[in-house]
Amino acid sequence: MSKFRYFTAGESHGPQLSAIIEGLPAGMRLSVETVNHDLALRQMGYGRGDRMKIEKDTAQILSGVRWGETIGSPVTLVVKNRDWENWSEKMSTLPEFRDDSSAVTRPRPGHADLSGAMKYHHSDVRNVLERSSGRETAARVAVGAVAKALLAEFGIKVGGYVTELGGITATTPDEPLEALWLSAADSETSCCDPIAEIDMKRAIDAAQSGGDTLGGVVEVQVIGVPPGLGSYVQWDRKLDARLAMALMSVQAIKGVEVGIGFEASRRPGSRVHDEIFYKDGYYRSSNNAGGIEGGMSNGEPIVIRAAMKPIPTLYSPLRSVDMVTHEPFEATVERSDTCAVPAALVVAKAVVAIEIANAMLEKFGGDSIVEIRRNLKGYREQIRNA
Ligand code: EPS
Repeated sequence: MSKFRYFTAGESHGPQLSAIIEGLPAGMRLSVETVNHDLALRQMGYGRGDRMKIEKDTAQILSGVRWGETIGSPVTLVVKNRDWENWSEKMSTLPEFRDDSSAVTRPRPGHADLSGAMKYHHSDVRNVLERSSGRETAARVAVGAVAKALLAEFGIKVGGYVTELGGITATTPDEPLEALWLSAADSETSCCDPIAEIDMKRAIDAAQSGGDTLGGVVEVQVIGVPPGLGSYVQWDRKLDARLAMALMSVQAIKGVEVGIGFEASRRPGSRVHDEIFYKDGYYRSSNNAGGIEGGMSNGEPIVIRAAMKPIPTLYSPLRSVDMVTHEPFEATVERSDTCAVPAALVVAKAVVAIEIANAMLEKFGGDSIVEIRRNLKGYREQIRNA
């Protein structure tokens, strides 16, 4: 069972998103500003649509924290939906507001609409799209901010950047990761290559005027991770497998690579595996494995990429079939984003942080930060002499 457990709840146009996190140690510093910082980042980025002009995501911490520190009990986070005031009847919990004439019966290709309606026997696709919406990722970013605060207690940092957008590939400068994170933070496409960024923004503009949408690839790195998180002994304890699942669970993510990923399949072994050296501890001169070997962290930075498909809500029509008449139609215009790849980076960092926090708690246990710190220190001394 996971140590860092959480659930999210809430519809895109309901009153709020909620998350409950269980398993946090006591004595961890946590402020709402930390959470709000990440929530604001998720709303930015070139290519976002009009909904982001309505929302200004901020969290409330409603349990599990006292005087700025966790107390070991479940943490409840809430993010209100400002748009709720425009939807309070359509999304009411009360039966008297039922209005079947407003039912959405035209499923969008690429969205959860059709399969979800069939699965849950819904005649109104709104019952599906409200929860499958990318809006849910705001709750996960809030949870991820808490996971990052836990990791920060142990000097573990999570960052990343966009490596590809709409088929335009960025060239990553040869600089330390933290410097790259800073330059990505300055970019509207979260990319470290200002030349590629110009093309990316042009591509987003062109997609927007053509009623189209764009996807891309985000890369997340984690530094300061001790070796030995995850395990080779059982399939569901492998760190890379868990990270892949976490990333694949994010709306619109279609592929995940660890380290050089698919490229490793094209090279001979001599150009893939990272040779081992020793000087005051083990180290590698390359990191093709992305910091994970045998399902365990090896002490090098964890590097993982996720591919996002273009958002399926298009202004230009894609063919679909009405679920009442079974007649073909061309999708009606819906409000949407042209590109949410920079937002997906923020979400990817959040879900990666959650998995690393979970693996840290599994390995170093502890009901308090003090206890975990002591366990980690003892382990670091133990492996120094290995
Ligand atoms: C989304 C459609 C748009 C996005 C939304 C995800 O919302 P709306 O239907 O209200 O215009 O803005 O993303 C968010 C609200 C968010 O916070 O990321 C969808 O269909 O998935």
